[in-house]
Amino acid sequence: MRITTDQIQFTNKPREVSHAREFNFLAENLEKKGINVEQLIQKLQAFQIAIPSWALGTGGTRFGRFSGGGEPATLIQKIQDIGILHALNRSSNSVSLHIPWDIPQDYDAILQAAAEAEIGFDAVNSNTFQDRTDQSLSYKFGSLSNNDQTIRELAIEHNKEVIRIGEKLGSKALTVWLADGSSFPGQHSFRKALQSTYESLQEIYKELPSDWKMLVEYKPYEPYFYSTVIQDWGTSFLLANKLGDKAFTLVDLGHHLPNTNIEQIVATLMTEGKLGGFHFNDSKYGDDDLTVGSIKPYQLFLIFNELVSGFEETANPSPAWMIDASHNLKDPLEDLLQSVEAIKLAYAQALIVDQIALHAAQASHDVTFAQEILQDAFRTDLRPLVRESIRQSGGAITPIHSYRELKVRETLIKERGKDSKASGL
Ligand code: RM4
Ligand code: MN
Ligand code: MN
Repeated sequence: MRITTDQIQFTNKPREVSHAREFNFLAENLEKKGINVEQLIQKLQAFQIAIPSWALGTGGTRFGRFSGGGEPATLIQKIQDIGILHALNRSSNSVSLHIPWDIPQDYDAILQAAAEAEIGFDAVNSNTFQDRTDQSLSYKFGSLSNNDQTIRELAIEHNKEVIRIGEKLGSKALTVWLADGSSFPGQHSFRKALQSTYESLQEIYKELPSDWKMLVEYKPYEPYFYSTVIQDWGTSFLLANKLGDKAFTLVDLGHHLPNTNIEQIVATLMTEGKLGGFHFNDSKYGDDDLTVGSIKPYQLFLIFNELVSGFEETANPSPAWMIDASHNLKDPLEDLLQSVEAIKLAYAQALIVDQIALHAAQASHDVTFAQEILQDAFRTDLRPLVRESIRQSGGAITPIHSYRELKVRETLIKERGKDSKASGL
């Protein structure tokens, strides 16, 4: 299924008048504050968030999985699903592949499907947290950190293969999320595991094309429950620094212990020019994979506030943006539309923070006003602005309503059946 411009216009029609009224009112208020609305819209339009190939099917937990039907059974269908999202919100123009869940078979066909959907290829993700069916040696006790050199070599070779796949598609980054860790005290030599990981990453790093980045993700726990080799931003940063200029830290919002000050981590990494990528999701407890902005929208805004001021004031290169979630209750496409909207809203709110006034408040230790300035931006309803930026890009004024009115899921179920299954989580 593909969504046409006519269909988008058709669903926009009944909303145009009230949208224009809301947007004009907001734009007038923002301009009064000295904010250039045209520029805001351009920034919002340019902000594109990659969709991972594993987020398009129904997610599950180890207790069960309840498919909603019409899942994309092939990589091409996954790309087509992202094309649907992109047609609706004009904000997700790339896919992030996970290997081996989505090994391309016919490159020409995949590139063609991507071109038709106006989709490019973002970072490629390796996976050494699962054994492949044909794999003789196991990652059960670790991959890049394993004591056994032959297992480390297997994992290194896999990462190199992922780079080669990405090269054929036009990707420019490899994301390494290393699950390796231990579940019981005494199981690991922490020092040895870290050193082996560094050496393995060095081998992979050598293979990176000159215009590529390596994004090193961190996570405190799960699938192992006592220690994780790359447990936090500090460990990732240390490795990225030692590896070289092409290596960066990747922040996944779900990979922090409760109450961690993620915005401060963002600021620190940007100061050092080492924030390379971002995985968006939300969580209440851990790596819960919930819809972005569904639990802690203020935190998301504070993170974007650091990102926006970091773009202005640091030399940190533009990070790779991706949603990293799996959805076990909602329609994955609806969930992704909501996530993208939440990200764009937080970004827009951060863009209207009066940075000059905030600096002045900070300089004069005016704690009250510093809070006032941030919350003034956060509490401004910028939905009409985000909608207008999407509308001007040719998308739907309210993507989720258009999605339902166009009966996308029903059509996908008709096309693919109730039981089609997506590879992935
Ligand atoms: C991990 C991590 C990785 C993602 C997998 C599916 O928790 O966030 O980025 O590749 O999940
Ligand atoms: Mn992630
Ligand atoms: Mn995760």
